[in-house]
Amino acid sequence: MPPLTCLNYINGQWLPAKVRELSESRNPANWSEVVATFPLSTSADVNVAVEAAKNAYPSWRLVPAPERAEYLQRVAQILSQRKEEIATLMTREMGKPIAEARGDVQEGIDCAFYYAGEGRRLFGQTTPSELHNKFAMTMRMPIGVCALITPWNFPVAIPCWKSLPALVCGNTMILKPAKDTPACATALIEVFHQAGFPPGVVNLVHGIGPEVGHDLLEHPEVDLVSFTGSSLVGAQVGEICGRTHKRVCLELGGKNAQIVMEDANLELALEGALWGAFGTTGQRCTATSRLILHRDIKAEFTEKLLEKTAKLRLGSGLDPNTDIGPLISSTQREKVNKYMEIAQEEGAKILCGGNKPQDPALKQGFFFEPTILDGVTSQMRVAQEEIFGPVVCLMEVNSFSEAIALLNDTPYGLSSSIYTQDINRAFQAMRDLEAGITYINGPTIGAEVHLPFGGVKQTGNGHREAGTSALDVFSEWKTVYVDFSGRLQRAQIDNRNR
Ligand code: UN1
Repeated sequence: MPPLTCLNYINGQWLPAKVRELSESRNPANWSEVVATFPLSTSADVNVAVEAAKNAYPSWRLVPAPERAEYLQRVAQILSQRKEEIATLMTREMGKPIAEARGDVQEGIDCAFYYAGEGRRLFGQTTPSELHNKFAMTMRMPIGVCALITPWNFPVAIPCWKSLPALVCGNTMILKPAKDTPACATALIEVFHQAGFPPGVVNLVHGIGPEVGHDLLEHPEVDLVSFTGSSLVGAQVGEICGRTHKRVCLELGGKNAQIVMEDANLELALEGALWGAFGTTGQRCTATSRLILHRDIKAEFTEKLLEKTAKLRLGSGLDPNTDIGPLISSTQREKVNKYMEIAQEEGAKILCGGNKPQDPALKQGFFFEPTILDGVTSQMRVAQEEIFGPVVCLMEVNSFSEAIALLNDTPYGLSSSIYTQDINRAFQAMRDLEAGITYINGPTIGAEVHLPFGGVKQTGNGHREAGTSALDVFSEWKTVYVDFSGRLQRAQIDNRNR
């Protein structure tokens, strides 16, 4: 298949970048196939996109929200029609197995239907005033121009999580997608184009983070930044947004753990661990990267986990029999490989995997064997740092309270899970696990779009995406007092006879 040509989308038009330097995305399963070329945009392109978004904002904010929602309805419908095509493109561009790619697009569709529904809600509050013949209420107001900076691991779902609530709230937007998945972002913006948004409401600028992303952060006309990526980059994004007075929503790293207690349904816990650790090749911020196992079941659990892991099939995601696709890039594979050295230096033991696969058919792609590390303690870097690959650390505990403390012992707090049949432990875990998301008898991955998504500690800055929480990111409260008494009424005066 010839490479696709990705263009920027600015003010309703598909445009090349002003300086015509190109880069390309390649299929990580074989590296020889160029999937798409895309422009390496510069500040000149960013300026035009921001200008377009700024100019479109005054009229878009006044479009009634139920009417704005109709555009989202159309996004949902068109994305549904194009689901298979976009899923196939996603598998070619970022490697995830086709069933997961369909799931990624479906998450975008679900998101579009959900926020289309919000167009007829966007509820505020009414509340009594402390004064006579006075009324008080709150209304959600849009914020302005939103820069949405998104990663490659959910190349349709995450841009949808950000753009759809932003748009239904009445903001205009510029998407800066990851450089590894420009074709997926272009396909999504094509869908928005087909949905007929007025020019300038939706914009897309391709390029790399240190240039396009950075220019958006520094641009005085950008009002809000929503960023998903590493905690390291997130800290820099937060710093710049602090200095330039932008609202900022940060969704950052995770070091998620699944606890398996001695009373757990082991078969269920095993299935959950396999899916949580190795689904999407471990490249989810919600991935299970630590398994906290009660000592009574650890030996049996480990043996069965090894058996099941050995059966996982690596390969091209286009093959429906593939369980594990490649990592996104050679850089990512080098990073994962480096952690193998670190793990061994620190005294952990590689029970399986730890290498590139031997199979010559997989030589060209960025595959990495599913890896289980044993004897991991909380002091080790592999127990503390986000690896973003198919690597899971086994950690042993003697008690429930030790399991909770160990799960909490990282700088991150996105997702968490406990397998237990004991209802008291389940409720205690819900309360005490330091994470934005806790699963009881389910794996750490698989959050749904109508519920808040995000984490505590270094996973973010307190915001949540998805659900109604995203409306709190993309709108601000206006408090309105209506005095119909016909006279000056003074609050904050200690006079009950006013
Ligand atoms: C991510 O990896 O950044 O909860 C998002 C999940 C998916 C989203 C993951 N719905 O695993």
